[in-house]
Amino acid sequence: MTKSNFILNKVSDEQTNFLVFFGTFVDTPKLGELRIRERTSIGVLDGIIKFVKRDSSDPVMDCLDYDASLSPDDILVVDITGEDESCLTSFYFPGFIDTHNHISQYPNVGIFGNSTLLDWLEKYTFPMEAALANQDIASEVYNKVIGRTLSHGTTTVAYYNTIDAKSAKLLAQISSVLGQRVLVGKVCMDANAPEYYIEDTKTSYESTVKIIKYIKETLGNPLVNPIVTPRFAPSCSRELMQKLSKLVKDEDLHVQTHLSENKKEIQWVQKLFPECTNYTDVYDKYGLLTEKTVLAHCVHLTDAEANVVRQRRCGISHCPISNSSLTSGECRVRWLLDQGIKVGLGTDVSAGHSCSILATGRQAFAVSRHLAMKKSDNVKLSVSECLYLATMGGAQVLNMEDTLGTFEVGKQFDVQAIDTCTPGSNVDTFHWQLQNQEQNQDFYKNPPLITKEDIIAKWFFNGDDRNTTKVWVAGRVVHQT
Ligand code: XAN
Repeated sequence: MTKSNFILNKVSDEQTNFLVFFGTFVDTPKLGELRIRERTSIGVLDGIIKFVKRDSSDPVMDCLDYDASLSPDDILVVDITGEDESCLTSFYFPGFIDTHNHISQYPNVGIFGNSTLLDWLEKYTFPMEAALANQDIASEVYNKVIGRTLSHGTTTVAYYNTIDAKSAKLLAQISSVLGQRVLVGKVCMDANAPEYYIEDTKTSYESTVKIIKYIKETLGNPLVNPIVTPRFAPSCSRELMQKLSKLVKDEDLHVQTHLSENKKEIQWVQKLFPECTNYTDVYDKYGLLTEKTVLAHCVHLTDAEANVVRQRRCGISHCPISNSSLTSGECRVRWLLDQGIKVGLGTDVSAGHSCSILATGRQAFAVSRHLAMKKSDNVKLSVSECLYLATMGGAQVLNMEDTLGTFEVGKQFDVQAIDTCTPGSNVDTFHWQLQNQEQNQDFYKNPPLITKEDIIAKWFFNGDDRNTTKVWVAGRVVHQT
């Protein structure tokens, strides 16, 4: 291949330039399918993928083939292959999607002792969220978390904020500046909460309306959108849920809440809502289950509840680090997927102690193995299935599968560049594992060779933010090392 026309690694924020990304593209278009396209060029204009050319020999020519009216000067090529002639050790991967993150709890990551959900909320969580009414503290935390999640390759996040509308506005502004694709949720809670951290129904509803209006009409950044956030059934009155439901329907909004995380929580919901047949029925009766609803946890769903979740086309955010840390239980992901229910991954910061979706995927893998030890091998999730949950699964949960999650023409270019050999990397591959067969036979008497899938697995199990060298959201660089 001639690279004479390439402007190597030159990236511009100017949206008028046609960007052509060259290298190996890895994604998971279907559950269980790992698609690896080497020597491929992908053309991006205004943040949207315009063409995908496999077996490319000249990315500039690919772009001119796509649009003959362009001049080579209009085209910027980004090539991540570097010295890697094998095209194995660096690749593009779709940006991760975190479907459940309590950004305002971040200062508490790692601090949960032996607590379980309900005492954890009282002891650690409500005091921390309340403290973020201080805008200086909130600003520091939001900047830190957005920077941290971007550095781990997370391009889209559904955030829970606090009950304070001012700090939700601040989150929308900061994420807009830092360039992450976000859903901003002002937490609603008008019942069963400490008196220092509760709102009345009117304030909860009106401040939700206000923040939605601000995000949609004043901020006007397509990457930043509101999400209606009734915290969970115990902290919401019937009246509040009904009002929020009307708002959701009138304005076609996303919703996020928690469902069936912990056994004591479930018993409490049954006591609080005797008119409902089960926990899921509370949200169904009060009109909060739509195809744009994200339900976090769903660890203890019954068959009847799963059926309602499926019928309403809600998505489930699987939060395995949180579920293990708070000893909530083991979500039966295979059981949900087999019923055609949409499942993505959530870090659930700070009940989850990591901002990394890669780490969350590893825990999903481990939890499925624990379930397999009690049930059967077919509940095990594979590496490619966990990566699917981290990308396409998340896109489905957020009802954004037409625009996010894979490399397809028409989708947004939300991408992370992975280098498994970056200095200081925790992913060790030996050069003789990468030799081609002929060289290998000559020089090393056949030490086992490594496949492309093996490299992805090594990254999945040992990778971290050191391997995420560059991140783009809608074609714009938002992080680089
Ligand atoms: N239920 C919850 N579960 C959780 O993991 N984190 C929370 O903040 C929360 N609130 C209700």
